[in-house]
Amino acid sequence: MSEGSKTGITRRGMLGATAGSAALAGALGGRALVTGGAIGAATLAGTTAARAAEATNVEPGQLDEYYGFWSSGQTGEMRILGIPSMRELMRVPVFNIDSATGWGITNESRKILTEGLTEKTKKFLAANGLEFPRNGDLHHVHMSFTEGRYDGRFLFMNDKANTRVARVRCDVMKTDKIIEIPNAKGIHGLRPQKWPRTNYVFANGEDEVPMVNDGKILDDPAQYVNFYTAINADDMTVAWQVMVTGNLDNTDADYEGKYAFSTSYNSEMGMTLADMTAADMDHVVVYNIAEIEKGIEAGDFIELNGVKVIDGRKGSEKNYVRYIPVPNNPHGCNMAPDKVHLCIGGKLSPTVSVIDVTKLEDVFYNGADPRSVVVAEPELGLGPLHTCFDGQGRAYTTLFLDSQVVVWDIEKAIKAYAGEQVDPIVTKADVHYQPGHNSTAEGETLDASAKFYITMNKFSKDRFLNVGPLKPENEQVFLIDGDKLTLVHDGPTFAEPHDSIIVHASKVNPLSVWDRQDRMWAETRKQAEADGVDLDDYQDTVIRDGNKVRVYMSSQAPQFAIESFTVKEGDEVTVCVTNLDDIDDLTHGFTMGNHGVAMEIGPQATSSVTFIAGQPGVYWYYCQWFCHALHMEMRGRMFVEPRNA
Ligand code: K7E
Ligand code: CUA
Ligand code: CA
Repeated sequence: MSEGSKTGITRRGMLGATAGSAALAGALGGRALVTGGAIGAATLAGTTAARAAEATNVEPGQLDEYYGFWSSGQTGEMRILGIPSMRELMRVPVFNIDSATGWGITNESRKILTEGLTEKTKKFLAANGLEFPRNGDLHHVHMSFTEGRYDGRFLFMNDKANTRVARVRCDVMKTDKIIEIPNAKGIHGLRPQKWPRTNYVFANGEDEVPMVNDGKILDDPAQYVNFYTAINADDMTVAWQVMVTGNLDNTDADYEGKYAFSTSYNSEMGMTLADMTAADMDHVVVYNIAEIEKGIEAGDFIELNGVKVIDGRKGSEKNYVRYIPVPNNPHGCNMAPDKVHLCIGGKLSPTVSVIDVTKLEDVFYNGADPRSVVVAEPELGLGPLHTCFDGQGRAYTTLFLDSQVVVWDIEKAIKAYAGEQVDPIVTKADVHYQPGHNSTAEGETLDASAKFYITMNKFSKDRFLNVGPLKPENEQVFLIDGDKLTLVHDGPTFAEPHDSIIVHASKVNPLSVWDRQDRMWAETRKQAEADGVDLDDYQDTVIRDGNKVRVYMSSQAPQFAIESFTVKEGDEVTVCVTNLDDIDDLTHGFTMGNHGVAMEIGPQATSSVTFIAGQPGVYWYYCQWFCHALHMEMRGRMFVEPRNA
């Protein structure tokens, strides 16, 4: 038996009796030591580990209580996990190209990836031989809200690399809209409006750009601005933008539908690291949503690349925005479920600034000092980044430099700020290593709970078998048990889990079989109709249209309805496959050999792919999703005739 084998007992774990017992308790499924009558410290440690294991254990075949929706950073996809088991359930391609599902390859996904790009971008991508960007940098996934709670309709997410925002439908867990945000550069922070529902999705442009960014102004930072964007969540169009001073990092919204907030680590408008960290204070920008809407209504905007832009820069902010000074280079921006307190991670400062949003009214309308809304600024440790909540008045802040999480009491922090002798810190726990975001179950909603604490760590270092110079990240699950955090799970993960949300399973109800009329393939359906093909009363047929050939075929395990078809070299071939099986989990695929195309076709789905037929010869196509005992036999041939034969 090798070290660190299946039982989970490692040599390191066996070095001390206490640690050994704890490891053993975990290995035995958690219950042995509770009834086993062991004595002393070992029993206590064993009991804790046993209880922790029980609280987070999901037996094989059992379902998790929560969904976890995960970002993947530079991988560009969204991931779905089961919580608390941390089992990865699905990967949903969004900004990336995906070999398994054909995302970025099928006509349906190419349409979604291209239709929301600006004309300018389409042009310069074309000059690079591209139809859409090949990469994405997806940091923040958030679900739509109704009255402060997740409503299971949509998930929204950003692409920092190419300034895009995407939406995933929760009924089928597929991306259905991707838009490029004009004017702004580098969409980073993203949050849906919480109240009364997600009418807007708010998105921060992280990078400052010249106004106007058309090459006439380059290195003149005085003329750089930044853009905050409100997107209409229902139709994924840009509603308005606010031009602000200072860059924008993270964002959140309140529980009253009045305000949204952004952190700015570069109020200096510096272009170099030295410049960006020069000031003592940066700021939080507060957006007054009703005032901005009124301003737009009254015509107090400029139109920039088709977007209505309100001027909220320092000196011309009117009642649209306010700038709240906070210590230099803040990062996280998290609204507590008490509906009152907004927590700003200090990053360079060891503090979290707590803003009382009920005091903002006075800053907007009665000339109150912007700093008067800061009601606490507890010193928590080094490198505070993000904060999440448990719905019981406690906040959990990641300390990047200390490699810890600090649990603290918001009310006590307020009392301490007012001069009382109280320590707001409840406890600290080590994490491995350097945490960024963190999550509690539904912690960014009114249903925040104190069950699990998940920390998304940027480094795993020695926690897993060495896989070469590129190491996985590490996500850890802690059990929240009163004042204590107990580590119960290490989970390696590929690049890069910036952020996650934990949603109770009762709020997410995806389909198992597609609706034949789904809008995902509406265009394909139109083309079929034009070709006289009724996709509901399936006709397997090959349509010739000059140099274009359209092959309509159904599939039913273990067969494609068309076992061969003939085209000419250089023809533009479109293969449209409808999966007639209507059984759970019976997905077919279509891969055309040596043509670089593949797609997934779920039960009752239609999907199509277009390619240019290659050199004359015989090409096999096959189903690449295992579907039947005769799955290997699920194949057919494309005959390519010489062009001039
Ligand atoms: Cu990684 Cu949310 Cu992009 Cu903080 S952000 S760590
Ligand atoms: Cu159909 Cu494999
Ligand atoms: Ca700064």
